[in-house]
Amino acid sequence: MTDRATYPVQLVQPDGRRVLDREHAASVSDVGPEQLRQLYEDMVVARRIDTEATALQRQGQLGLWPPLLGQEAAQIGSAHALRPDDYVFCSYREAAVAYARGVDLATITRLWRGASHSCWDPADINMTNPAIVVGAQGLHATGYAYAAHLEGAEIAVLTYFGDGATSQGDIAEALGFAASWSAPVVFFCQNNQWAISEPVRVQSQTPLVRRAYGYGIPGVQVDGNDALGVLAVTREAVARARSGEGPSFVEAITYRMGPHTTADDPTRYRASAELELWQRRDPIERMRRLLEREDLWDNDFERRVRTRSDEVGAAVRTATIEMPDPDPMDLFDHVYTAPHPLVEEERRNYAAYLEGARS
Ligand SMILES: Cc1ncc(C[n+]2csc(CCOP(=O)(O)OP(=O)(O)O)c2C)c(N)n1
Ligand SMILES: [Mg+2]
Repeated sequence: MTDRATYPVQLVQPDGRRVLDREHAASVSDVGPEQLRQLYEDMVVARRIDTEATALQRQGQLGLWPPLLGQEAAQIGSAHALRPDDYVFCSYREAAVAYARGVDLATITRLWRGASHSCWDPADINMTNPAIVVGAQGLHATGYAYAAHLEGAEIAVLTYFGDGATSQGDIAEALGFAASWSAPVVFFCQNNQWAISEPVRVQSQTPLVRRAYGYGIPGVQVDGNDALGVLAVTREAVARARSGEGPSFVEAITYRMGPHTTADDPTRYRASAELELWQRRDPIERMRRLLEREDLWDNDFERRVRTRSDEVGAAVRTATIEMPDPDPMDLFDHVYTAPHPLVEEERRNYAAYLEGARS
């Protein structure tokens, strides 16, 4: 990888035409019609999960939801570069990645409904649960990757984080440690232009990828709304990790089309013209145009995608609504692996409170 900070890699333009880029196109030369269709299908299904979950929150079925609208190509393109034995350390916004890794759909909204401390079992899909502490997962990924490196496991570890997270000490420390110890970790930054109401221009005076160069970590900027381009550069970074060449950094330039979470109102701090600009770069539309141009679009395929997306949407909705309420006392379980005096005290106090409330 080279210093491409001023020229993000792009393999497909917004109008669906391919870009001539011999270096990176070579990394996806095996991606044929069925895989292109699969990328499209997964992005549509991811958007459906997101739309359902957002609606469920509006209907009072979820406490909160962090929409990924607009970031489907960054998430699905990168997830397609990974194998099941690789490991993902995510932030809170990567429901599309969880879907691509085969998550049990009944668990995807569990945390956000307040029905459990977490969503899925990480061991099922080699992917951690939503991390609310911004940037913390970068350190966890680096530690896991370093251990894998010591054990000689030929795997890649990929951590997702946002533009805002690059201002956190945790990400800075993770970059430093990963570089010094050659940890096989891919730092995948989804630069969606905003950290809640803070625009990226306030986070950094240089392109974010340049922060990696300061640590001696190679990095690349990619058009994050081009699933094929994202797949190519992530495959390159993952290959480096697997072959013991150490960490890499990918800055995927994308846009958060929705609110930060369902508790946020982005119209308070950003102009509608900006949203409209990015709507014209919609990642799903771009892939659809590519499929149409290359004669890979037909009614059967359209029906297949609609059926799958309806099934997944219904599964998420039904599982959420029918999710059993937890016993309030479960709140104190699994906080620490061993009993902890403070937790035990809180458990007793809460039990007494509930007893009082019932009588
Ligand atoms: C350590 C820490 N500081 C602050 C917050 C509050 N917070 C939650 S998300 C967020 C912005 C993160 O922005 P970015 O990293 O760009 O990710 P995005 O939400 O855009 O995906 C902040 C400040 C937090 N959760 N954790
Ligand atoms: Mg952001």
